[in-house]
Amino acid sequence: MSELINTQRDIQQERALIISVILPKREIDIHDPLGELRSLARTAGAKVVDEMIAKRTRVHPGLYVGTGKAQEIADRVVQNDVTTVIFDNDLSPGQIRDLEKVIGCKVLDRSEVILDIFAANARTNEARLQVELAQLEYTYPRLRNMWTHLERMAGGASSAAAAVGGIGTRGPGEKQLEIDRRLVQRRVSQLKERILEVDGRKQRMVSSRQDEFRVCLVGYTNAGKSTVMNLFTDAGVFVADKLFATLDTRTRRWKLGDGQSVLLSDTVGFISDLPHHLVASFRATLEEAIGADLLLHVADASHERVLHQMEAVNEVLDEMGIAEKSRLLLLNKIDRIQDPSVRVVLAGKYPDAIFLSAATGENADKVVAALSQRMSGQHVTVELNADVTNGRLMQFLARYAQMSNQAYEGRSVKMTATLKQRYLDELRQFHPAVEIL
Ligand SMILES: Nc1nc2c(ncn2[C@@H]2O[C@H](COP(=O)(O)OP(=O)(O)OP(=O)(O)O)[C@@H](O)[C@H]2O)c(=O)[nH]1
Ligand SMILES: [Mg+2]
Repeated sequence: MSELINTQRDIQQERALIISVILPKREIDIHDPLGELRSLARTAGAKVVDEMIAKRTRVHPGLYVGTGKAQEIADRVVQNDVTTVIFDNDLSPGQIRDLEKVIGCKVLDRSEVILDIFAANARTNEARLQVELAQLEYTYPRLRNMWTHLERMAGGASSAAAAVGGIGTRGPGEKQLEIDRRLVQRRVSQLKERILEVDGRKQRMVSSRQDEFRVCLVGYTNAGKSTVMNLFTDAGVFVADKLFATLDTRTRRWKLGDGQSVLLSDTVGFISDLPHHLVASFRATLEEAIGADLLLHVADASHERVLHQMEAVNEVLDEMGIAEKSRLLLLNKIDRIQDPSVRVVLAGKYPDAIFLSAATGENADKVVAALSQRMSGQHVTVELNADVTNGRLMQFLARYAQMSNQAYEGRSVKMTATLKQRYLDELRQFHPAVEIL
């Protein structure tokens, strides 16, 4: 069993102040610079009670924001009874420690909130192992800092002490923090070994499906990937208006009609500025994307930041070395687009994309048609006459082809079979008389 601890978040809902420090060259959402952090904080279980935006020309090495601003945050924390301050930026453990001293309550950065959500949402053993590893590697040094000085501060019943145990401390938690560093290191190597094992098993599973056409859903978190999965298969996966509702890969058969079918996989969503080591630790859950024949990129076309989100997805795919893979873009949630010009602009920019509503099913048929077309480019349908006693040929066809017609005549059988283009040469090697339809 993994050591994640999920505290009952609604018992003690934290009161958060969220803040974004805008530096020159940092790309932000001009309409709502705190929009994504607000969603992340809420998904993690916090109540956002105050928001701040600070502009700086450079980072203050000690406090990130500078002394005056840190004091202003401290005042607002008292005014609004805030228990946690969440920064949209990545802070160093030293900066967090110094900020907490000035502000007087728990300080978290964006990556820690993401990790916390991952910890709460991890359902399968594999996801839990990966989250625990990421937490130990990333959060542990920070938590240890926070812990020691919060302990010092907790002499009275300060709000900071009350906040201990909430967001950012879920996961290994107090228990883990008290134990010897060597034990943590041992746990890290144990986890890595177990992840390698699971990884190996997964890779074997993926490669055993080599003869199937595999389609993998990718996209920004909350774009609607799981809803698309449910629309086309009977997967019944969890769908929620939350970031990172899905943390595990699921694979189901998708029947396209005409006897054609593919395997469809749902994956964890992407987010911009995802901590790099987190991408690495979730690589295994993205194994399906690496092995897929086609990526279905689901984007939320009703989101103001859709272009930025699509760019973030491209960056992660690039990082994973699969940016060149065959792709179909689904511009989802069209039922929510109010301004018709949005559709016009997107259609102009992405002429090959399909506008879809996974919620209402509008244009689902277009997705199926586009997919069939893509598949036919990679598949070939052949007709052949064979001897039924030709065991080697029969075995090969059973493994790599989908049979649509079989007519027996004595010992001979006339068959129509569809198989991947790349298996055709092999088939011809032991049965030259193959006619392509
Ligand atoms: N209006 C509308 N809502 C949609 C559509 N597709 C999905 N949603 C909603 O968008 C939210 C997110 O959907 P999910 O399918 O969970 O999204 P996801 O991409 O799997 O998200 P994560 O797993 O969290 O990364 C849910 O509230 C869905 O009901 C759509 O076509 N129209
Ligand atoms: Mg999902």
